[in-house]
Amino acid sequence: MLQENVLADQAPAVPATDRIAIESWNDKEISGTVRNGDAVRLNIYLANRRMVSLDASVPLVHFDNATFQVNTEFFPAACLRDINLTIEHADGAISSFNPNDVRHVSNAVPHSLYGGMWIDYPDWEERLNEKLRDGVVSETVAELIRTFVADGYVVIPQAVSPEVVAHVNDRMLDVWAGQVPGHKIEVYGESVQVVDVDSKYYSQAHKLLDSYAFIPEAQHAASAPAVVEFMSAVFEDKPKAFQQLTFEWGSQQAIHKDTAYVKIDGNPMSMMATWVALEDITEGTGELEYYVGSHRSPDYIFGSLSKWMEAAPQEHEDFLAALHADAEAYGHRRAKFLPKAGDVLIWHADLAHGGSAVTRHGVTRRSQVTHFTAAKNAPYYSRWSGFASNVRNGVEFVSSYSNVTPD
Ligand SMILES: O=C(O)CCC(=O)C(=O)O
Repeated sequence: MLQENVLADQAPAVPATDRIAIESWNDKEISGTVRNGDAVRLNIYLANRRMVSLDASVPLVHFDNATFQVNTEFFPAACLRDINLTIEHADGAISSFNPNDVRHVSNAVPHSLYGGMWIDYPDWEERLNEKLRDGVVSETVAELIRTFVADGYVVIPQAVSPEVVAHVNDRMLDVWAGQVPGHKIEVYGESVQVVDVDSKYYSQAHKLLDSYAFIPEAQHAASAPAVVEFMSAVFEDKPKAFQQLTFEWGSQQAIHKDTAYVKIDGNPMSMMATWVALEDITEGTGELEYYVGSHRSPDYIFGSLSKWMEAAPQEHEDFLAALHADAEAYGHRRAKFLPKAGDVLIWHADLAHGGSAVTRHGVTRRSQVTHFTAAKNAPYYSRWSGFASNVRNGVEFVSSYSNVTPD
């Protein structure tokens, strides 16, 4: 039987790996075998509440004295690290496990309570070596993945050709000249506004939105072969581009993690972003900055509930302050990106990053940020938005503002 909100009636016992072999423990299932086939009852506790207790099969659970399999897919995501599983044996002994006891299990829980990609699981290195052995990834991509796992970002120099960079810059002149109907821009006054592009906004802080929906050149810049190869390996799927921001100037955006604002349906951590330099970037122009390794600091949980800020927007300042406090606590170095035109930086969903202070006013910092998820996922806005997408160079491009132009 499933018993919700029943207080634990039994203190969890000590781990007993000699009697139980846990085979998988992840955000989908917990399974294992009981070596002597002498199990009489299985209990699942979530945050010290008993959720499941059984001595026979119940929905979501298989249990037969010698094997067990619990479907954890529908458990509250924020509790996945707080699961305790106990098995009562025929002789009265109790074996007890929590996720920390099963670190050795090949598919144990990821770093974040909210899921992750395979590179976020403790066994990422084994999985990477397997992919190398099977020829699924090249040594070049494997090296990029090692850097990405360690630092939370990776740079691919000269990934975008000078021709593509020049084409994008040319087309952005058309956008500013009002020759690209439908193209939107985000501007900042008393509040954030999304309006049609107008040259009167050129010299103020702004983000041009989803240029790829209107300009094929921006699709090319976001789908450079080396970038697509890397992202496909990390997503284990083709990439889907679902938001693009084009900057003329440094954004001076406070250091943040995209997972608070950029919403993916399903797995909020299945996300990466690229930052393409559309010119050589010089100091003092508001360079991109980040805390190296900050993608591994603990989740900030808004309203004790969600990774999305909308759950408790009043906590925004606390969230931003927590990112600096975490960097201090975990020794994450603050670094800046000073690329040449065509260099691409790819960041992890949970890398703390932002735009540094502009000290040389009036000097451009042309760049294009694109947010991606795996093709099998959808941005949250897909729930109500149904514009046509376009596939280019192995990337699906979708937008919440417009159909994406095929040509
Ligand atoms: O390029 C920048 O200044 C910051 C961009 C950024 O933080 C973002 O798009 O999430």
